[in-house]
Amino acid sequence: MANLRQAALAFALVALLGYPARLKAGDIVGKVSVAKPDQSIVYLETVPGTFPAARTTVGQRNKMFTPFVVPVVQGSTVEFHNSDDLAHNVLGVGSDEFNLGSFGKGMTREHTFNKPGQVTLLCNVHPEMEAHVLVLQNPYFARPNGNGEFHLVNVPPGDYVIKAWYDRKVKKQNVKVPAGGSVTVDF
Ligand SMILES: [Cu+2]
Repeated sequence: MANLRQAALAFALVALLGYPARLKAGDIVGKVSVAKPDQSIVYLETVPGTFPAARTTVGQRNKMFTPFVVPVVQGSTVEFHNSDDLAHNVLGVGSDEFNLGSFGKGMTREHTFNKPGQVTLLCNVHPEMEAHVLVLQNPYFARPNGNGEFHLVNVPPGDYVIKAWYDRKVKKQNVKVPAGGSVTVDF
């Protein structure tokens, strides 16, 4: 019987891989109840291990930074792209301070975020322009959808502090992620 053979094969594979010594990852699902949930970020404070940096883009369009809040792993580089017919500047204030000067349409500037914490992005040409970079220890972060629902997948099982950033403030809770299961956290 094919099913029996498959089961035997699966058992052999499990024995070979030393399962369950290696615990299966779990998921965190939940909902953030705020006015503009897609301008919030949910993330884990600390996860054991080191995680690779990445490269991401922030737009400057119609005198706005997009997105409004940008989560990155420490050491990541953000490229700023100016799509407007006028010059913009990028000024970083907070855990990292920098000034990228002013640059015109179609031009880019970049900055590498090596210092953990929150950095507010401003434009000294347009005081209404504002965005926030969250420089995080790990890539377990999620941007909730328009209904506030979020999903953090493949989290190593364990105990964590989970945080929700919204409107320049952070709320936190403790969460226990089960092996191979899911847990619900609402903010
Ligand atoms: Cu500007």
